[in-house]
Amino acid sequence: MPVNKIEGTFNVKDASIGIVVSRWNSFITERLLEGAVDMLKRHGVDESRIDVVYCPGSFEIPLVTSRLAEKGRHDAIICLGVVIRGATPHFDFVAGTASRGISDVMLKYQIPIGFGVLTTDSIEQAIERAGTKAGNKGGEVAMTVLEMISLASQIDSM
Ligand code: INI
Repeated sequence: MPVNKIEGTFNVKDASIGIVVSRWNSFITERLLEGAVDMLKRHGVDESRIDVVYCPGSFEIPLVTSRLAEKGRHDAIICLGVVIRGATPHFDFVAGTASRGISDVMLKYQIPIGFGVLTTDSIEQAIERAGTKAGNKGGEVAMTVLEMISLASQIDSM
């Protein structure tokens, strides 16, 4: 029996995207940011429609994302940060607050939010995911939000 298949595309050229990026471990978060912006531009998103907001650490990402989402200016927000287990005894608090807070904001404001906060055991693992042997998580997350913008708009018009 034929079904109605609803699936996101990556054809959302007019999208307006906010990016919240943590300065903690900035030599890695800057690579994630490059990966995200590069991917958005390669899918036709105009640079003038990308806003990049810097915050101190991953712990602060949920508040900054929430205040940005409240503005209603963006179709989606990408959150970028790096939390390294070995670097802090409060890894679980920082990583847990970031992931829970970001998903809370996504559900409250009903817009796609990409979770690009790396949580790794070592700095080497983080580097691997920021444009070296395991790809660039920033770029992957950018693809995810583009697909989600398209999917959300298709669901809205059902
Ligand atoms: N913030 C991070 O984004 N990554 C970390 O690895 C990290 N460590 O190691 O502590 C970190 N801490 C700062 C935290 O996000 C807050 O900025 C700080 O606690 C002030 O609220």
